[in-house]
Amino acid sequence: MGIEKILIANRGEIALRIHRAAHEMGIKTVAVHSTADADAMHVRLADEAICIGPPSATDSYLNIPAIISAAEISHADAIHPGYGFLSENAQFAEIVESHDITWIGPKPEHIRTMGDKVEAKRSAGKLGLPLVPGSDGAIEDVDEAKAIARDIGYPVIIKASGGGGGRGMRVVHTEAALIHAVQTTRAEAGAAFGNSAVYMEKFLEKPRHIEIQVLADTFRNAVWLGERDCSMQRRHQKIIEEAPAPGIARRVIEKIGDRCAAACKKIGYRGAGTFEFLYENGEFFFIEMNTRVQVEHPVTEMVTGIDIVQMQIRIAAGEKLPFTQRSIQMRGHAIECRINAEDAYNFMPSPGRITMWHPPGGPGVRVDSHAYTNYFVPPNYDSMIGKIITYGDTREQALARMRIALSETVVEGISTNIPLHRELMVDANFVEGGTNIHYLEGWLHQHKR
Ligand code: MV4
Repeated sequence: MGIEKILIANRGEIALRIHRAAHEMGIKTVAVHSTADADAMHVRLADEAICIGPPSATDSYLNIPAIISAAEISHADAIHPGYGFLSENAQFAEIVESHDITWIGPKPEHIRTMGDKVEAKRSAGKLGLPLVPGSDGAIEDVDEAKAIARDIGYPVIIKASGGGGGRGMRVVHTEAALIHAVQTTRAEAGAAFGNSAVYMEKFLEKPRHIEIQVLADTFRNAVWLGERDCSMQRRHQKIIEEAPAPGIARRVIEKIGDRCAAACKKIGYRGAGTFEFLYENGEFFFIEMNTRVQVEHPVTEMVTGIDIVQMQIRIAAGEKLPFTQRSIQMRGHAIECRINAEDAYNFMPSPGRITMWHPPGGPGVRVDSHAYTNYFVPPNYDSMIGKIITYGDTREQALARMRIALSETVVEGISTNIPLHRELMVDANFVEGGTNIHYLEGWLHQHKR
């Protein structure tokens, strides 16, 4: 009984993160990798490693039969999917469970519901979460769309039910543009997601992206672990995250957090999850739920002292949550900078060999990275090569530690976005805190880059 060996169905820094959690718990790990990742750190550290295919993710990290075979060959008793790749694929979760392998993740039915954004919103509304005003479910015809838009007022945003994370959406400012927007979003959604359903929301002009981390066990216990502010993004790629969110009253956060935990209890949610909200003028509006561990989970770990990945494993193993909401204390402040192998200002990918890697250190500095000197960053996957997370008693201390950490970091041989991070860490508006989701694109424009 219990989990003794985990197959990690992922690569990069999150594969290392899962490996560390597992080893600390005395659990063995199996790495899977593409031929492009033969020399990767996750392969070196794992107890066993199995090549599952060629560089293309479709043929390796997304290759379900190859991953299931690897689990069977290695006698892994559980699979952790990390983020991205197969992590929110409900069918994969079902296949894993049908092979009597423990799925370290939410129930397939919840992954499926939350993957359909219309269903997710309907479900969130029924569970008492505040929604952005808009269509009640999918838009059926253009007359309905016009009527709803007149009712809520322009601008509106048309979103694909099969989208999410910024894929398949269109902002509409006038009724004249509405019909075309609905039709093209629908056509694109059908082609991209195999689901042409679209829905409408009031377009919030200057929101912040605030998300709530939750954990739930299989005994209907659920807690929320505070919030993260992920507003610093470009083209839906977050680059800086922090916890707590600057300048939002605790009682406002507590109200929404308690509702998220209550929602998890009501549906019998299992594992880790994130409720995404837009926050504007003191109000929260649910937009999506992510049913996976997220890139930015470390900032929550730093301010709560809770190891989210270990909790995922313990929940999957059938353990009860070892804490109650009352015993969870938020302390201090954490900031994460995502380090990408890309040009700092034109954002072109910069794969290639890292000829020198020197990570920062010292009190309150955490580096989650798979990089090393002489590591070749393959061009086949996303460009994130690691994350620097700093912690301090105050936001000012976390920021000061981040400035120092960024100044200590050496990455040679490829371009990275570290110069951008260095500038943002001294930007007056970021330092003040509370910038909205459009801030970075405006900043880049102003700085003519
Ligand atoms: C919105 C919004 C404003 N109003 N919904 C983007 C990611 C996905 N999770 C939802 N997103 C948004 N939904 C309403 N009702 C703004 C965003 C949004 C965004 C929109 C346009 C251009 C850039 C954006 C960046 C982040 C979020």
